[in-house]
Amino acid sequence: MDNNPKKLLKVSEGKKVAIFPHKDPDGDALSAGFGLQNGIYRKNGIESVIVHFGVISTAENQRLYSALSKTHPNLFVAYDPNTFNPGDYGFFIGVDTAGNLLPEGIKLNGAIDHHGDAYKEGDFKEFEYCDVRKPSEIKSASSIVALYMKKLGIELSVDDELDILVATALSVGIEMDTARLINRTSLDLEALGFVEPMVDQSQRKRILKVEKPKQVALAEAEGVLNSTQVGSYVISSVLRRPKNDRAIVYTANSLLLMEGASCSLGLGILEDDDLLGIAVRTDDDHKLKASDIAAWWGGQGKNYEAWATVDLRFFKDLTGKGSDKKLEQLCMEAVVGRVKRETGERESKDT
Ligand SMILES: [Mn+2]
Repeated sequence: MDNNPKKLLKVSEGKKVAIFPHKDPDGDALSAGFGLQNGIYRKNGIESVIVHFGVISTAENQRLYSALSKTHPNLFVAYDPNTFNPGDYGFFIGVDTAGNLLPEGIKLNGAIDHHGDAYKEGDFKEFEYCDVRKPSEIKSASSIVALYMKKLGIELSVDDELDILVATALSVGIEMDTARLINRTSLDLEALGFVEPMVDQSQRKRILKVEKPKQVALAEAEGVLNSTQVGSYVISSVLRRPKNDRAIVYTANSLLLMEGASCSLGLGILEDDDLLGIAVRTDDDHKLKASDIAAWWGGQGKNYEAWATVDLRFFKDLTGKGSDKKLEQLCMEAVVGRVKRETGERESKDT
């Protein structure tokens, strides 16, 4: 495995580079791509373009993207299979791509990633450069790029608008992928320490700003209060929630912080949909990936965060209309029962 930015420069030299963040890029993928482009390639006279594809979702990812692309739209290309010509580029590098989240037909020459578990043996056989770490070592691709800059002795200048944007983006990417540093390693901290002095703090705050309505905070607090623990699993429900208000997700995040928890499950009935939403979170100590747990209910996701939905029409027939409390109780029983069955653990009553 390569961890050698000098080698990366050598294999990219004299070529136009296409940088591919993963499909539907998140903040870490965009920031790592932007850092590689402007903190490393630009500083060494190598031309590169960030080729993004899919949807940029969530308000904070969109705020980040607009901060990065607003003043320099030419640094980005939205991938379109009809107009993208691979022949225009001499080197293709994936950042944060978790193995296969690329447009069809794109073959990479290099990869920088922290999703080591997502790859199969032989995936990198033909790579000219490959730095793919295990998530236990480092939690963000932005951290890897920041540490490359440190290793190369690259200095950022307060007089250079792009330099400040690089530092700001990398700090945002690191914060996002480490759940605001809750889930970080010493390398993530070292990376953050390197960029921190150059970060535009007010812009960083603007991008990461979380607006949590009082009703959502209340639901989350109640979810934590009413949680049930089964071994290292902490489970709770926030009753019925409007679509996309994120109370289920916030609750899962908070539950994971509880003593003895290495996996959390936040449940909630999605308004208008007759669906149960299940947010799964795990930390490094957990034996299973969050995506494996979500798969119990047909869901999917990443190592540390995943999501599943369950059709509630069957339960609805049992409880009749307008009795959410009873429905919630059945959902909790079903999920807690499944966890017990899968783990052979018993519920502890004192939570
Ligand atoms: Mn990432």
